[in-house]
Amino acid sequence: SEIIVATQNAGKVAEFKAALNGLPYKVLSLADLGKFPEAPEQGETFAENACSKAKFYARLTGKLCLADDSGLEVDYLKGEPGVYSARYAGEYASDQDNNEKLLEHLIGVPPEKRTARFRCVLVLADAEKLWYTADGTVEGIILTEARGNSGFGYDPLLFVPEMDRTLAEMSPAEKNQISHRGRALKKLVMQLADQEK
Ligand code: ITT
Repeated sequence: SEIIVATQNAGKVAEFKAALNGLPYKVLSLADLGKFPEAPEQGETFAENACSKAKFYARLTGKLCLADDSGLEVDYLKGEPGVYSARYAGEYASDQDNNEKLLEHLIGVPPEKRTARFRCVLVLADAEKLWYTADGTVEGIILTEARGNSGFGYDPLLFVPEMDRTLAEMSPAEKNQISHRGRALKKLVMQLADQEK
């Protein structure tokens, strides 16, 4: 069957296409179908936003849509930027602007207080109903400067102890093994496989 990766974030699209490669789904992105407006994101939780994005794009495309709402939760900042991760430094902020703002907020904060995690909630829905949802996290420490060039967003700032590297120092396959998105996707694909038994 066909799944539309319903996100406007090119970094997410690349990860979904790589991770779903080899599975029995035809995977397309919104960009493959045409030009679509941004989905409204007014929820206070990742789950609310992922649901509203999935429904929004399922209605517009008439197809089965996979939406992702994700972000970085920094303990010292009481969970911020959280659902505001994409627009932390402003409406049209670049990844670099967001990273700079985060580092500024953590100036002088020692390593043991720089704990953080990425969280991802996935929702698979068509225009009629919500089929599946799954979540995932990856724990780490916010460094004092960026390290690595792969991935996107806050990847160069999150050092992952279990891999002894930042997410931006991992290959796409390595990141997918341990990332919030990779873990959520694994759970979602298991539910899909169960249904097909
Ligand atoms: P869509 O809503 O179209 O999917 P978006 O980028 O606006 O795109 P979100 O609202 O879910 O998506 O914002 C997620 C932000 O959290 C993203 O822009 C990054 O700044 C950050 N983020 C999420 N996953 C990440 C990852 O794997 N690596 C680095 N940063 C990530």
